[in-house]
Amino acid sequence: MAEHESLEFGKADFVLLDNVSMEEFMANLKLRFEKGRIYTYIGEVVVSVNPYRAMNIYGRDVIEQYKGRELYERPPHLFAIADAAYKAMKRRNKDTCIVISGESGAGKTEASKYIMQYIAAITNPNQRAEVERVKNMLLKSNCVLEAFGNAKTNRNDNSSRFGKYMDINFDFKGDPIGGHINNYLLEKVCIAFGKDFLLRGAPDSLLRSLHIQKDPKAYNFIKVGGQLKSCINDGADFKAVADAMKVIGFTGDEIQTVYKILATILHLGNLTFGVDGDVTLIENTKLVSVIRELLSTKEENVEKALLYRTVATGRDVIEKQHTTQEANYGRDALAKAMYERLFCWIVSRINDIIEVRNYDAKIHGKNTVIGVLDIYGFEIFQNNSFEQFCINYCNEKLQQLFIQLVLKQEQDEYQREGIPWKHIDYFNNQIIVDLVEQQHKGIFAVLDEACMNVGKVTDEVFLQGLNTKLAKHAHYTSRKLSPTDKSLEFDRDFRIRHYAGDVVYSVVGFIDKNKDTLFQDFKRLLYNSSNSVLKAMWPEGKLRITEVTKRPLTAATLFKNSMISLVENLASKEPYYVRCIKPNDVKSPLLFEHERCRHQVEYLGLLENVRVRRAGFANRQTYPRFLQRYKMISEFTWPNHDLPSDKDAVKRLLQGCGFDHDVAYGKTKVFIRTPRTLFSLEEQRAEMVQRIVLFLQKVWRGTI
Ligand code: AOV
Ligand code: MG
Repeated sequence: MAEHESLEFGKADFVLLDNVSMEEFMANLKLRFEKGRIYTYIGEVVVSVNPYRAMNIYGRDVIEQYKGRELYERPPHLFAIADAAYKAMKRRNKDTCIVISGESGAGKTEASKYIMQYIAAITNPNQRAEVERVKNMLLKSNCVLEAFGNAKTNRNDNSSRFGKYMDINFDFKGDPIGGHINNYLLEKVCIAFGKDFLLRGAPDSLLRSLHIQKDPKAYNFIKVGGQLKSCINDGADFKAVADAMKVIGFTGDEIQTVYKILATILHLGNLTFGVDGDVTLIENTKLVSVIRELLSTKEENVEKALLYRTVATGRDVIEKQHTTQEANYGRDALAKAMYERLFCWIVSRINDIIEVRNYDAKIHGKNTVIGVLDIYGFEIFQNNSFEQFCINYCNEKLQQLFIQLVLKQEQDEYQREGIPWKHIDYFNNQIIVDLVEQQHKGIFAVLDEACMNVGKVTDEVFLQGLNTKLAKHAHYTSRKLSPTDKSLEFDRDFRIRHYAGDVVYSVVGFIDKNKDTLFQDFKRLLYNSSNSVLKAMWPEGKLRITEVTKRPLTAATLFKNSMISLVENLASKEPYYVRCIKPNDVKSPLLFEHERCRHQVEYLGLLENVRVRRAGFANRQTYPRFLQRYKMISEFTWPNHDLPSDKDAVKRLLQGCGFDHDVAYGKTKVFIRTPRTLFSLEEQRAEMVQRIVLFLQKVWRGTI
């Protein structure tokens, strides 16, 4: 509790509110936002409101103020949470993680960057070269990933279209020695079709070699993406990204290949198909030569892959010509797949480079991590598809984790320990998580089942499946089930009542996106490139048509599995939370839209968080551990106690210090209500330790 902060800025910790009501919570949040205090605590959780303006609170001087301090000693800040996670990791040898959540545009990615900067700034006081190198790469990798994985949406000009979880590994000195990035489902459509940063910043000579014109209007994919006015990927960015790739350690060949792939995607978008009799053909054959050159393949192979697919029927292998519709589909699928593969390849290259090297860390054995999770936020667009469905499911999972760790476990522990406790109710979104991921009857299962159908595989079949299996589910509705419902406009719509609000999804494209198939012919084409970097991205192109038999896992199953293992991973670490709030929908630094914010406070469960926290205890320790740390401050326990149990000894100690009123005694642990008590105990301990040391020194010197 940062009590030293003036009340003119409101309460620095919501736990200190006079009454825990929505009105008071909102009044405090608003007051602080208006006074430029964008961070407020709920115990150890940081609530952040996006200021939508540059704040002068992230400089070196501010970093210094937070370094090594306790949470409640300074005004609330991301740096304090980063420091707490770092201290827990260093002092207690614990893996920790910082989970940043909130809806699209609430400030998660910015927060994750400040946290990384803080960690980089406070570590490596001895300026070890290898550590500096690793830190630099961790920071630079952000720039590259954002360039390729972010895009402008209606909700956020720099919206993360992929989820990112980054582990930073530390050695025994507490310095970063490596890292690892996990990336989650990239929304391909939005980006592959909207990347114009090549056009905007690349030098003319490079553009010429890629056969690219500067005019974005010349490219269908950019026009379709509607990103012509994109403000993030401008000229400066191109240079920054190019430099960052170099610094990280991408080779010249690799960087060139990246450009070639981006250029190929743009050219692919301009390819058109026509018919002559019953023959499908490419109308602008010149482009085929350009693509061939960029991909380092044979011209006739490019043409063939675009117009035919090889199919195995029994032992025979035949070549089947595409209709123009199929050719169009294949072309778009190729562009998207190339982009996604490029992105994953970039992540894996970064991982190769930042992986913990075989030195110090391994010699000394100790290697702990801090994980930082920055994922795409909950989003509702005009038209919501498979991607929004996955993104919103991901947010449900994270909310569930928060409930488990912050609201549920805490209360369960009080009950287990026999501490008098009045249960605090909260909305448990497990029911929605189940609706999506449950075996056999969850939405993903129904989708996979529809995709397996041998006969008719259409989005409508999928929707029928949902209606049959989920008709009675309180969080699912379709137009068929509720024909008069105005929000469900079309027969292809279904609606999920998410924890953060209702979202209407259109089933159009679900089947296709879930199967996520790319004709084998394209994979072989890319694998057979004489550009070794490109070839290495497409290892499965090695298989001959008769060897490809196994059905690959669907996009939904892959995503579900990756979410389940993400949550398991986070739950195995000590979590710290940043809960981001978006104050308005117009990116204004001045506007605090009351209803918008209230809604977020509600669905994030922040009020319940305050209630649990307030009625609860800031700290808990088992009796033996408590004694081990503080026994020197009481004559009854130093050097050893003769009371019947450790519990009695702790009671005696705390009574002696006058803290008895601020604690509760559980079956195996002592619970301390306010951080101030802990702080005083720490002070007294430090004082005693010093006295003991002085005493021992005198003994050694023989002066006693
Ligand atoms: P998000 O990560 O939560 O959305 P961002 O972190 O990209 O949101 O924030 C959106 C925009 O808000 C940024 O581009 C900044 O302009 C502004 N902003 C956020 N935090 C701050 C801050 N601390 N100081 C100044 N400006 C800020 V998404 O990625 O869409 O879910 O998928
Ligand atoms: Mg983001």
